[in-house]
Amino acid sequence: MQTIFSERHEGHAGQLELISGQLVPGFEKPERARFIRARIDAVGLGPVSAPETHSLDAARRVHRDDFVDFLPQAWPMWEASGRTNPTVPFAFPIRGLRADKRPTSIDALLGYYGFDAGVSFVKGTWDAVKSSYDTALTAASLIDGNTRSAFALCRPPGHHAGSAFMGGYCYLNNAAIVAQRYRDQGAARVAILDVDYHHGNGTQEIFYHRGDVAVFNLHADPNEEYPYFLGHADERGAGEGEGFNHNYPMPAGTPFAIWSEALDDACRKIADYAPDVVVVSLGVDTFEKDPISEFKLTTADYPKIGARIAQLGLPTLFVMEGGYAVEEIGVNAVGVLTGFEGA
Ligand code: SS9
Ligand code: ZN
Repeated sequence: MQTIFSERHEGHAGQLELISGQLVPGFEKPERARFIRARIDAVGLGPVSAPETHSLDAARRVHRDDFVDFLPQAWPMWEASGRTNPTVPFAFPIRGLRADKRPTSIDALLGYYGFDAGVSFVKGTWDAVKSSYDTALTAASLIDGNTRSAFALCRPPGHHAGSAFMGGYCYLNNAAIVAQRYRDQGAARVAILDVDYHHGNGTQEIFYHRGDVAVFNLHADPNEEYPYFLGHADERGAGEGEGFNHNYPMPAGTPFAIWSEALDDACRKIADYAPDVVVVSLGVDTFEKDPISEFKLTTADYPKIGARIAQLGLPTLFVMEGGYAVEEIGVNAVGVLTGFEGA
């Protein structure tokens, strides 16, 4: 399997996040991608190449223009206001406040577009976000009649980013962008299968009213786990999208024996949907040793995930999302890919 990867993710480093009432170094750090990159070579997964540069047109197909325009401006605005430390959003236009008025101050804009304190900007953030976007689009273009799979080693991840919001380490929604790209290039139906531990609230929001991109999410119960405010089983899509959003919330402590039943159910529904292509939001924070997660998948389980997805017999693009146990993240992420190839 061919991988697309950019070293430019490295500039997104030293960012901060709020956890347990403390501002701490971000869990979403460069080592994550380095470990995955190294594992690709260690197992000989296949060639790794750099992405091509793309305009932001594909991003504008799923994200609002003002949001796309804001992202490259965030750091320059912050610097222009005399600060060089990492940004952290802190004020948000929740119910009762004005979300229809776009403020002018950078401090306000960070919270206007961010739904949590997990989207910190440093100097290299936009360049990394753009490289992650380019990585997803370039990997997407590899899939054709002859090539049935590819891996977009994206960093930062994307599935928490919605049409006009960022959050949870995510700025542009790479999986949603490539799904839309496939539609624009002629695919009749696209399925997104999100196996990250956290609910892909951004992906759900983007496609909630559409039947041409079906979204399947396996994740921790939002009653007890981030992102908290979306991801319940009764969210089934609306309007044209009614019945095309599928959530599988599961409790803390869920082992593979239970998790894989949800995967089976999602895969059966994907087969019924008969998409032209499957986009997998590949998070491996379901791992038992993940520092911020509570599922109990083991390293031996990840190749089985890949094998089950391969059974669909559909063109499949893997897009990297979360996973924070840096020592094992490469083994587990690449394990899914080798499991897919071996099936
Ligand atoms: C953990 C706080 C979680 C955001 C996690 C985003 C994961 C993206 N107590 N903060 S895959
Ligand atoms: Zn996650």
